[in-house]
Amino acid sequence: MQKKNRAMLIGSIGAGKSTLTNTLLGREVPAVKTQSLFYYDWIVDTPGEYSENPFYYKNIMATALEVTHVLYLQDATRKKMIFPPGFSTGINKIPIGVVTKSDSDQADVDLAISLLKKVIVNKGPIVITSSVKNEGIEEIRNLVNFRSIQEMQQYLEINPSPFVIF
Ligand SMILES: Nc1nc2c(ncn2[C@@H]2O[C@H](COP(=O)(O)OP(=O)(O)O)[C@@H](O)[C@H]2O)c(=O)[nH]1
Ligand SMILES: [Mg+2]
Repeated sequence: MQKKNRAMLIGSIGAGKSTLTNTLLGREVPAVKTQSLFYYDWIVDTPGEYSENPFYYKNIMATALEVTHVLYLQDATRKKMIFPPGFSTGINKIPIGVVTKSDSDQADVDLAISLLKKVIVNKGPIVITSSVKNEGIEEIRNLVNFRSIQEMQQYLEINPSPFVIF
């Protein structure tokens, strides 16, 4: 039997990984700072330190072996991207870019999208999310069901969403 699809969330400290984890799983509990890896059902929440310090990239690579999808989070209220250009090409898993905090007054969604495009050069979808407004959440849940970018693309042609771009 095929193993269940699983998504690993990576991104800077405070990018919204734990909040998104809770929202995706429909949990009411508030986000707590993640000191180590957390496995919940189909999601692996990682500490922001893994993403912020290249010394820990080996931990990202090791954890990626256990998942089918990697979600690259970019906080829309931050002007900087922490991952190097093309980072997703070094991780052989289906990439999904995720813009977080699109609801914020400080959000610059277009900038976040352009920053993510430099990291996900192999054409993964980018989902614009707000855990506050519950936007883009169902889209992520659905996209993680597909095992290829082509399948995702076909799905979105039939079910277009204003919160997903390719
Ligand atoms: N406005 C807004 N704030 C968010 C959203 N998601 C997370 N945050 C806030 O961002 C901060 C960091 O979130 P957290 O999930 O702990 O980030 P993590 O370090 O990546 O796990 C918290 O204060 C959250 O309330 C969102 O969709 N909208
Ligand atoms: Mg966290």
